[in-house]
Amino acid sequence: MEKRIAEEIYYLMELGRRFEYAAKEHYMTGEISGFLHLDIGQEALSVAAMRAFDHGDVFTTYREHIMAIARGIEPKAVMAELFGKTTGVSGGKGGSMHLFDPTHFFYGGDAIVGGHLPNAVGCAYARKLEKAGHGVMAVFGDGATNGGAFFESLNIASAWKLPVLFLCENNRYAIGTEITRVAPFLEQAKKAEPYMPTMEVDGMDAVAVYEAVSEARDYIEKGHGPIFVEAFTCRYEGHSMSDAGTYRSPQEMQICKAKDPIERMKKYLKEYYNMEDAYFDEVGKKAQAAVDTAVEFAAQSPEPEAAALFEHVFCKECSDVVS
Ligand SMILES: Cc1ncc(C[n+]2csc(CCOP(=O)(O)OP(=O)(O)O)c2C)c(N)n1
Ligand SMILES: [Mg+2]
Repeated sequence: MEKRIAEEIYYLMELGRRFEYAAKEHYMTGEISGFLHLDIGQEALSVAAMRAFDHGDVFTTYREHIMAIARGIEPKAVMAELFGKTTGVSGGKGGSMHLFDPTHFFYGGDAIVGGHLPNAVGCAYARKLEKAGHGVMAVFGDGATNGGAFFESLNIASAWKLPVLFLCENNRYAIGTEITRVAPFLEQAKKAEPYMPTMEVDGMDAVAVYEAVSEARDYIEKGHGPIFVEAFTCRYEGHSMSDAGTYRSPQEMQICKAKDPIERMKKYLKEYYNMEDAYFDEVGKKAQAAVDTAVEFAAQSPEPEAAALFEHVFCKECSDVVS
Protein backbone atom coordinates (compact mmCIF):
# COMPACT_ATOMS: atom_id res chain seq x y z
CA MET A 1 0.00 0.00 0.00
CA GLU A 2 1.26 3.49 -0.86
CA LYS A 3 2.59 5.43 2.13
CA ARG A 4 0.18 8.31 1.57
CA ILE A 5 -2.83 5.99 1.69
CA ALA A 6 -1.53 4.05 4.68
CA GLU A 7 -1.04 7.29 6.60
CA GLU A 8 -4.46 8.57 5.63
CA ILE A 9 -6.11 5.34 6.77
CA TYR A 10 -4.22 5.34 10.05
CA TYR A 11 -5.26 8.93 10.78
CA LEU A 12 -8.90 8.23 9.95
CA MET A 13 -8.96 5.16 12.19
CA GLU A 14 -7.50 7.16 15.09
CA LEU A 15 -9.97 9.94 14.42
CA GLY A 16 -12.86 7.49 14.12
CA ARG A 17 -12.16 5.71 17.39
CA ARG A 18 -11.72 8.96 19.29
CA PHE A 19 -14.89 10.31 17.69
CA GLU A 20 -16.83 7.26 18.89
CA TYR A 21 -15.53 7.54 22.45
CA ALA A 22 -16.51 11.22 22.47
CA ALA A 23 -19.99 10.31 21.18
CA LYS A 24 -20.31 7.75 23.96
CA GLU A 25 -19.29 10.31 26.56
CA HIS A 26 -21.77 12.89 25.32
CA TYR A 27 -24.52 10.30 25.15
CA MET A 28 -23.94 9.60 28.84
CA THR A 29 -24.31 13.31 29.63
CA GLY A 30 -27.60 13.44 27.71
CA GLU A 31 -26.42 15.79 24.97
CA ILE A 32 -26.92 12.99 22.43
CA SER A 33 -30.16 11.07 22.61
CA GLY A 34 -32.00 8.41 20.66
CA PHE A 35 -30.09 5.44 19.34
CA LEU A 36 -26.30 5.34 19.19
CA HIS A 37 -24.42 2.40 17.66
CA LEU A 38 -20.66 2.61 18.04
CA ASP A 39 -18.17 1.29 15.50
CA ILE A 40 -15.22 0.83 17.87
CA GLY A 41 -13.21 -2.24 16.82
CA GLN A 42 -14.50 -2.14 13.26
CA GLU A 43 -12.46 0.90 12.15
CA ALA A 44 -10.29 -0.93 9.61
CA LEU A 45 -13.34 -2.05 7.73
CA SER A 46 -15.17 1.27 7.83
CA VAL A 47 -12.19 3.40 6.91
CA ALA A 48 -10.33 1.22 4.41
CA ALA A 49 -13.49 0.21 2.52
CA MET A 50 -14.53 3.83 2.19
CA ARG A 51 -11.07 4.98 1.05
CA ALA A 52 -10.86 2.16 -1.52
CA PHE A 53 -14.35 2.96 -2.80
CA ASP A 54 -13.41 6.60 -3.26
CA HIS A 55 -15.91 7.31 -6.01
CA GLY A 56 -19.37 5.98 -6.68
CA ASP A 57 -22.39 5.86 -4.37
CA VAL A 58 -22.58 4.44 -0.84
CA PHE A 59 -25.57 3.04 1.03
CA THR A 60 -24.94 1.77 4.52
CA THR A 61 -26.39 0.95 7.95
CA TYR A 62 -26.91 2.78 11.22
CA ARG A 63 -23.35 2.04 12.45
CA GLU A 64 -21.96 4.62 10.07
CA HIS A 65 -20.31 7.58 11.81
CA ILE A 66 -16.78 6.54 10.87
CA MET A 67 -17.79 5.64 7.32
CA ALA A 68 -19.31 9.09 6.85
CA ILE A 69 -16.12 10.77 8.06
CA ALA A 70 -13.92 8.51 5.91
CA ARG A 71 -16.10 9.45 2.93
CA GLY A 72 -15.09 13.05 3.48
CA ILE A 73 -17.99 14.43 5.53
CA GLU A 74 -16.69 16.86 8.16
CA PRO A 75 -16.49 15.36 11.69
CA LYS A 76 -18.16 18.61 12.88
CA ALA A 77 -21.21 17.95 10.70
CA VAL A 78 -21.41 14.34 11.88
CA MET A 79 -21.12 15.23 15.57
CA ALA A 80 -23.66 18.05 15.20
CA GLU A 81 -26.07 15.54 13.67
CA LEU A 82 -25.64 13.27 16.69
CA PHE A 83 -26.41 16.28 18.89
CA GLY A 84 -29.55 16.97 16.79
CA LYS A 85 -28.37 20.42 15.71
CA THR A 86 -29.16 22.40 12.52
CA THR A 87 -25.50 22.29 11.49
CA GLY A 88 -25.64 18.50 11.37
CA VAL A 89 -25.17 16.72 8.07
CA SER A 90 -28.92 15.93 7.97
CA GLY A 91 -29.96 19.24 9.52
CA GLY A 92 -30.28 17.65 12.95
CA LYS A 93 -33.35 15.67 11.95
CA GLY A 94 -31.72 12.35 11.11
CA GLY A 95 -29.60 11.64 14.14
CA SER A 96 -26.94 8.97 14.47
CA MET A 97 -28.65 6.44 12.20
CA HIS A 98 -29.42 8.77 9.30
CA LEU A 99 -26.31 10.58 8.16
CA PHE A 100 -27.13 11.60 4.62
CA ASP A 101 -25.08 13.73 2.25
CA PRO A 102 -25.71 13.57 -1.50
CA THR A 103 -22.77 15.92 -2.13
CA HIS A 104 -20.57 13.04 -0.95
CA PHE A 105 -22.76 10.41 -2.63
CA PHE A 106 -23.46 9.02 0.85
CA TYR A 107 -27.11 8.03 1.28
CA GLY A 108 -27.23 6.86 4.88
CA GLY A 109 -27.45 5.40 7.44
CA ASP A 110 -30.66 3.35 7.52
CA ALA A 111 -32.44 2.09 10.64
CA ILE A 112 -34.18 -0.75 8.82
CA VAL A 113 -31.90 -3.76 8.74
CA GLY A 114 -31.32 -4.57 5.05
CA GLY A 115 -33.86 -1.92 4.02
CA HIS A 116 -31.24 0.07 2.11
CA LEU A 117 -30.18 -2.84 -0.10
CA PRO A 118 -32.99 -2.50 -2.68
CA ASN A 119 -32.28 1.27 -2.76
CA ALA A 120 -28.62 0.56 -3.52
CA VAL A 121 -29.63 -1.80 -6.31
CA GLY A 122 -32.01 0.80 -7.75
CA CYS A 123 -29.23 3.38 -7.71
CA ALA A 124 -26.92 0.91 -9.48
CA TYR A 125 -29.57 0.40 -12.14
CA ALA A 126 -29.68 4.17 -12.69
CA ARG A 127 -25.88 4.34 -12.89
CA LYS A 128 -25.87 1.56 -15.45
CA LEU A 129 -28.49 3.28 -17.61
CA GLU A 130 -26.56 6.55 -17.35
CA LYS A 131 -23.32 4.72 -18.30
CA ALA A 132 -21.80 6.52 -15.32
CA GLY A 133 -18.71 4.30 -15.25
CA HIS A 134 -18.92 3.79 -11.52
CA GLY A 135 -21.00 1.68 -9.22
CA VAL A 136 -22.57 1.45 -5.81
CA MET A 137 -21.28 0.01 -2.54
CA ALA A 138 -23.91 -1.43 -0.21
CA VAL A 139 -22.67 -2.10 3.32
CA PHE A 140 -24.64 -4.29 5.74
CA GLY A 141 -24.20 -6.60 8.71
CA ASP A 142 -24.31 -10.37 8.96
CA GLY A 143 -27.81 -10.12 10.46
CA ALA A 144 -29.11 -8.34 7.36
CA THR A 145 -28.32 -11.39 5.22
CA ASN A 146 -31.23 -13.27 6.82
CA GLY A 147 -33.85 -10.87 5.47
CA GLY A 148 -35.87 -11.05 2.28
CA ALA A 149 -34.67 -7.68 0.99
CA PHE A 150 -31.13 -9.08 0.92
CA PHE A 151 -32.01 -12.03 -1.34
CA GLU A 152 -34.21 -9.88 -3.58
CA SER A 153 -31.32 -7.48 -4.00
CA LEU A 154 -28.80 -10.20 -4.86
CA ASN A 155 -31.26 -11.66 -7.33
CA ILE A 156 -32.02 -8.58 -9.39
CA ALA A 157 -28.45 -7.21 -9.21
CA SER A 158 -27.24 -10.51 -10.60
CA ALA A 159 -29.98 -10.94 -13.23
CA TRP A 160 -29.43 -7.41 -14.58
CA LYS A 161 -25.62 -7.40 -14.11
CA LEU A 162 -25.76 -4.25 -12.01
CA PRO A 163 -22.59 -2.58 -10.65
CA VAL A 164 -23.11 -3.31 -6.95
CA LEU A 165 -20.40 -4.13 -4.45
CA PHE A 166 -22.14 -5.94 -1.59
CA LEU A 167 -19.94 -5.52 1.49
CA CYS A 168 -20.93 -7.67 4.45
CA GLU A 169 -19.53 -6.63 7.83
CA ASN A 170 -19.61 -9.94 9.63
CA ASN A 171 -19.12 -9.16 13.33
CA ARG A 172 -20.93 -12.43 14.13
CA TYR A 173 -23.75 -10.78 16.03
CA ALA A 174 -27.13 -9.26 15.32
CA ILE A 175 -27.66 -7.47 18.64
CA GLY A 176 -27.23 -10.44 21.05
CA THR A 177 -27.87 -13.23 18.54
CA GLU A 178 -24.78 -15.11 17.39
CA ILE A 179 -25.06 -15.61 13.65
CA THR A 180 -24.83 -19.42 13.60
CA ARG A 181 -27.95 -19.64 15.80
CA VAL A 182 -30.02 -18.18 12.97
CA ALA A 183 -27.99 -19.05 9.85
CA PRO A 184 -26.64 -22.50 8.87
CA PHE A 185 -23.04 -21.29 8.56
CA LEU A 186 -20.73 -18.52 9.74
CA GLU A 187 -19.71 -17.33 6.27
CA GLN A 188 -22.59 -15.32 4.85
CA ALA A 189 -20.85 -15.08 1.46
CA LYS A 190 -22.12 -18.63 0.88
CA LYS A 191 -25.59 -17.16 0.44
CA ALA A 192 -24.34 -15.06 -2.48
CA GLU A 193 -22.40 -17.81 -4.27
CA PRO A 194 -25.20 -18.83 -6.65
CA TYR A 195 -25.51 -15.22 -7.80
CA MET A 196 -22.06 -13.66 -8.07
CA PRO A 197 -18.35 -14.02 -7.29
CA THR A 198 -17.49 -13.74 -3.61
CA MET A 199 -14.38 -12.75 -1.66
CA GLU A 200 -13.53 -13.12 2.03
CA VAL A 201 -11.19 -10.80 3.88
CA ASP A 202 -9.89 -10.19 7.40
CA GLY A 203 -11.86 -7.09 8.37
CA MET A 204 -9.44 -6.28 11.21
CA ASP A 205 -6.65 -5.70 8.68
CA ALA A 206 -7.01 -2.32 6.94
CA VAL A 207 -4.47 -3.17 4.23
CA ALA A 208 -6.30 -6.37 3.30
CA VAL A 209 -9.68 -4.59 3.28
CA TYR A 210 -8.32 -1.81 1.09
CA GLU A 211 -6.95 -4.31 -1.43
CA ALA A 212 -10.09 -6.45 -1.50
CA VAL A 213 -12.47 -3.51 -1.92
CA SER A 214 -10.24 -1.92 -4.59
CA GLU A 215 -10.27 -5.17 -6.56
CA ALA A 216 -14.04 -5.53 -6.16
CA ARG A 217 -14.59 -1.91 -7.21
CA ASP A 218 -12.57 -2.45 -10.39
CA TYR A 219 -14.65 -5.54 -11.09
CA ILE A 220 -18.01 -3.76 -10.95
CA GLU A 221 -16.69 -0.77 -12.90
CA LYS A 222 -15.70 -3.06 -15.75
CA GLY A 223 -19.36 -3.99 -16.13
CA HIS A 224 -19.11 -7.62 -14.99
CA GLY A 225 -22.10 -7.25 -12.66
CA PRO A 226 -22.21 -7.44 -8.85
CA ILE A 227 -19.66 -8.88 -6.44
CA PHE A 228 -19.82 -9.82 -2.77
CA VAL A 229 -17.08 -9.10 -0.24
CA GLU A 230 -17.34 -10.47 3.28
CA ALA A 231 -15.13 -8.95 5.96
CA PHE A 232 -14.86 -10.60 9.37
CA THR A 233 -14.69 -8.08 12.15
CA CYS A 234 -15.50 -7.47 15.78
CA ARG A 235 -17.32 -4.70 17.59
CA TYR A 236 -15.87 -3.93 21.00
CA GLU A 237 -18.91 -2.18 22.48
CA GLY A 238 -22.48 -3.40 22.90
CA HIS A 239 -24.82 -3.35 19.91
CA SER A 240 -26.01 0.13 20.94
CA MET A 241 -25.78 2.23 24.06
CA SER A 242 -28.65 0.25 25.57
CA ASP A 243 -26.84 -3.10 25.30
CA ALA A 244 -24.47 -4.16 28.07
CA GLY A 245 -23.17 -6.97 25.83
CA THR A 246 -23.32 -9.66 28.51
CA TYR A 247 -23.73 -12.43 25.91
CA ARG A 248 -20.00 -12.32 25.05
CA SER A 249 -17.40 -13.74 27.42
CA PRO A 250 -14.29 -11.83 28.54
CA GLN A 251 -12.22 -14.50 26.74
CA GLU A 252 -14.05 -13.88 23.48
CA MET A 253 -13.45 -10.15 23.81
CA GLN A 254 -9.79 -10.73 24.59
CA ILE A 255 -9.31 -12.74 21.38
CA CYS A 256 -11.08 -9.99 19.48
CA LYS A 257 -9.02 -7.16 20.90
CA ALA A 258 -5.75 -9.01 20.25
CA LYS A 259 -6.46 -8.29 16.56
CA ASP A 260 -6.93 -4.57 17.14
CA PRO A 261 -7.03 -2.85 13.75
CA ILE A 262 -5.32 0.35 14.86
CA GLU A 263 -2.43 -1.49 16.50
CA ARG A 264 -2.10 -3.58 13.35
CA MET A 265 -1.90 -0.56 11.10
CA LYS A 266 0.64 0.98 13.43
CA LYS A 267 2.77 -2.16 13.10
CA TYR A 268 2.44 -2.00 9.33
CA LEU A 269 3.57 1.63 9.21
CA LYS A 270 6.53 0.82 11.47
CA GLU A 271 7.58 -2.21 9.45
CA TYR A 272 7.12 -0.86 5.94
CA TYR A 273 7.79 2.84 6.37
CA ASN A 274 9.90 2.99 9.56
CA MET A 275 7.46 5.37 11.23
CA GLU A 276 8.49 6.25 14.76
CA ASP A 277 6.61 6.80 18.01
CA ALA A 278 6.71 10.59 17.62
CA TYR A 279 4.71 10.24 14.41
CA PHE A 280 1.97 8.23 16.13
CA ASP A 281 1.85 10.71 19.01
CA GLU A 282 1.38 13.56 16.55
CA VAL A 283 -1.40 11.75 14.68
CA GLY A 284 -3.15 11.02 17.97
CA LYS A 285 -3.01 14.68 18.97
CA LYS A 286 -4.26 15.86 15.60
CA ALA A 287 -7.15 13.39 15.67
CA GLN A 288 -8.11 14.36 19.22
CA ALA A 289 -8.03 18.07 18.32
CA ALA A 290 -10.40 17.41 15.40
CA VAL A 291 -12.78 15.54 17.73
CA ASP A 292 -12.66 18.26 20.38
CA THR A 293 -13.41 20.88 17.73
CA ALA A 294 -16.32 18.79 16.48
CA VAL A 295 -17.81 18.45 19.97
CA GLU A 296 -17.45 22.16 20.67
CA PHE A 297 -19.05 23.02 17.35
CA ALA A 298 -21.94 20.60 17.98
CA ALA A 299 -22.54 21.85 21.51
CA GLN A 300 -22.64 25.50 20.41
CA SER A 301 -24.83 24.99 17.33
CA PRO A 302 -28.55 25.84 17.47
CA GLU A 303 -31.36 23.31 17.59
CA PRO A 304 -33.78 23.21 14.63
CA GLU A 305 -36.93 25.37 14.84
CA ALA A 306 -40.21 23.48 15.23
CA ALA A 307 -41.19 24.61 11.70
CA ALA A 308 -38.30 22.54 10.31
CA LEU A 309 -40.46 19.47 10.95
CA PHE A 310 -42.39 20.33 7.78
CA GLU A 311 -39.31 20.76 5.58
CA HIS A 312 -37.77 18.00 3.46
CA VAL A 313 -40.90 15.88 3.62
CA PHE A 314 -41.57 16.03 -0.12
CA CYS A 315 -39.02 16.58 -2.88
CA LYS A 316 -39.94 19.83 -4.63
CA GLU A 317 -37.55 19.17 -7.52
CA CYS A 318 -38.90 15.70 -8.22
CA SER A 319 -42.12 16.54 -10.07
CA ASP A 320 -40.63 15.59 -13.42
CA VAL A 321 -39.09 12.28 -12.34
CA VAL A 322 -42.04 10.20 -13.55
CA SER A 323 -43.01 11.24 -17.06
C1 LIG B 1 -36.12 -5.01 9.48
C2 LIG B 1 -35.58 -4.86 10.88
N1 LIG B 1 -35.68 -5.91 11.73
C3 LIG B 1 -35.20 -5.77 12.99
C4 LIG B 1 -34.60 -4.61 13.41
C5 LIG B 1 -34.03 -4.50 14.83
N2 LIG B 1 -32.56 -4.56 14.73
C6 LIG B 1 -31.84 -3.42 14.76
S1 LIG B 1 -30.22 -3.74 14.57
C7 LIG B 1 -30.45 -5.39 14.45
C8 LIG B 1 -29.27 -6.32 14.27
C9 LIG B 1 -28.64 -6.26 12.93
O1 LIG B 1 -27.42 -6.96 12.95
P1 LIG B 1 -26.37 -6.87 11.80
O2 LIG B 1 -27.07 -6.77 10.49
O3 LIG B 1 -25.44 -8.00 11.95
O4 LIG B 1 -25.63 -5.48 12.02
P2 LIG B 1 -24.66 -5.01 13.22
O5 LIG B 1 -25.50 -4.29 14.20
O6 LIG B 1 -24.02 -6.22 13.78
O7 LIG B 1 -23.68 -4.08 12.59
C10 LIG B 1 -31.80 -5.69 14.57
C11 LIG B 1 -32.34 -7.05 14.51
C12 LIG B 1 -34.55 -3.54 12.50
N3 LIG B 1 -33.99 -2.37 12.83
N4 LIG B 1 -35.01 -3.69 11.22
MG1 LIG C 1 -23.62 -8.07 12.94
